[in-house]
Amino acid sequence: MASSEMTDYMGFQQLLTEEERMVRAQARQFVNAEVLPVIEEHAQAATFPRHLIPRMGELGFYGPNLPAKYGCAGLSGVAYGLLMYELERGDSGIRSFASVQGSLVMYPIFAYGSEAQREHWLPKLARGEKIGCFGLTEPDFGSNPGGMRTRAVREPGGKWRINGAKMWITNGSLADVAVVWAKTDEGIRGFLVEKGTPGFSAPEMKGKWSLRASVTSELVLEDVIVDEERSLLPGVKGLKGPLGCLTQARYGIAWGVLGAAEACYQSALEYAKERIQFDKPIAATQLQQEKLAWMVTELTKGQLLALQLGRLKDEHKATPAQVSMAKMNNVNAAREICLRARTVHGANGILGEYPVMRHMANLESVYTYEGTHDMHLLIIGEEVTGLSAFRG
Ligand code: TGC
Ligand code: FAD
Repeated sequence: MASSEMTDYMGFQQLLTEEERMVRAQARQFVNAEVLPVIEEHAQAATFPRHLIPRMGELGFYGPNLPAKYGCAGLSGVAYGLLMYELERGDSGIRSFASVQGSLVMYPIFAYGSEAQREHWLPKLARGEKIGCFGLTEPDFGSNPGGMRTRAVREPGGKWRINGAKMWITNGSLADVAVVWAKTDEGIRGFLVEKGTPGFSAPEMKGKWSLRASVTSELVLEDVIVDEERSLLPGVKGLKGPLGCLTQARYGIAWGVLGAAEACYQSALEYAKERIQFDKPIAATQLQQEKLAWMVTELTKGQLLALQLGRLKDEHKATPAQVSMAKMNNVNAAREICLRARTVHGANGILGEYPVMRHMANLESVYTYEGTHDMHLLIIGEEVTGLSAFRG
């Protein structure tokens, strides 16, 4: 049963502005009316609900924290986070679609693109008329993207030639434009590679048990020739380019996963109150209460952590390691909440009639992408000790 009420144990909503509350309420209404009725069917069929793409554009869900000048809503970072929370309450695949479009495609075009690239792409991406993807990970370079093998070399006449392969790319096969990161003689650079460019293809990866309602693809680049002015992102060189985008997306994930956690907690609470065993509701047993109390506590801590991070972000004070802490903590908490919620549902917990197994499986991807749980611990570890435990 979709709840119209957010789980709010500590007066979290009192800490929001009127605008932030409105954004959250609108997104919640959208998820209840348009995502929840179709998501289970799409997850079972391993398809993305494509009809929602323009609808989410209409509602301003792509890049909502970018300026109005480019067709975006110019909202606060906190409002953006709340939007991710509500979308992921529907499904991590829906939030992933919006995160990639906003934080990993629109953001780099906004932050590193030329004015012509911004004007060409941002309004269309904001409306959902065009779809984007972000290609950083390669078959042999996941946690260590700095080792990438994809290579771009200058060609005469203001052109570049790109060769390489990317893997695990969300929205890859749907995308009209791929932000592709490649090594060049001048360091890592970002390129906008358009669908249909000769030598470029994006076959879909099949067989996932997680994020089934999301398209994941390879990107294959074989002697792809692109025009410098149209394709090269002029504003950044080096790994800090893609990592800067990841900081934006990880921030959204730190909020988003709480939506999945809330869906599982609410379902478990309702189920435990209704399910009678040994002549009493299972909610009246100490063991199930321990689970529910733990879940609501972790959810509440996650909300407060995300909100403080959002306030710092809106003051331009949030550091990448603080974003890592919130991504790591909140994904881990959400994953544990969904796992416990599944057990509260007994056998019913493995059925699609309840959202718990779908969210639980989705969070295995979220735990791994945008920096694994381990990598975020190591990033925080490096910051607090001054010593790197992951570099060779
Ligand atoms: P390192 O030497 O530490 O840094 C290189 C340069 O980057 C800067 N930097 C950052 N800038 C902005 N934000 C961050 N988070 C940054 N982290 C580092 C750094 O200051 C430096 O700048 P400069 O000016 O000195 O050159 O680089 P490293 O190679 O040692 O790597 C560090 C490490 C391990 C933290 C990084 O490689 C990492 O985060 N690895 C994890 C990889 C990852 O997260 N991949 C995600 C792929 S995209 C994805 O998963 C999308 S899922 C989409 C969905 O469906 O939602
Ligand atoms: P590896 O880096 O091989 O790690 C394997 C294990 O080793 C992990 O447990 C890791 O924590 C651990 N490990 C690695 N290095 C160390 C170390 N130094 N010390 C200790 N432990 C270590 N990428 C994109 O570019 N764009 C996308 O849109 C995108 N979407 C994705 C969608 C899905 C559904 C998934 C699953 C992934 C997606 N990814 C995407 C890729 C994702 O970012 C990578 O999978 C992730 O960064 C981890 O890389 P890897 O899978 O190669 O694991």
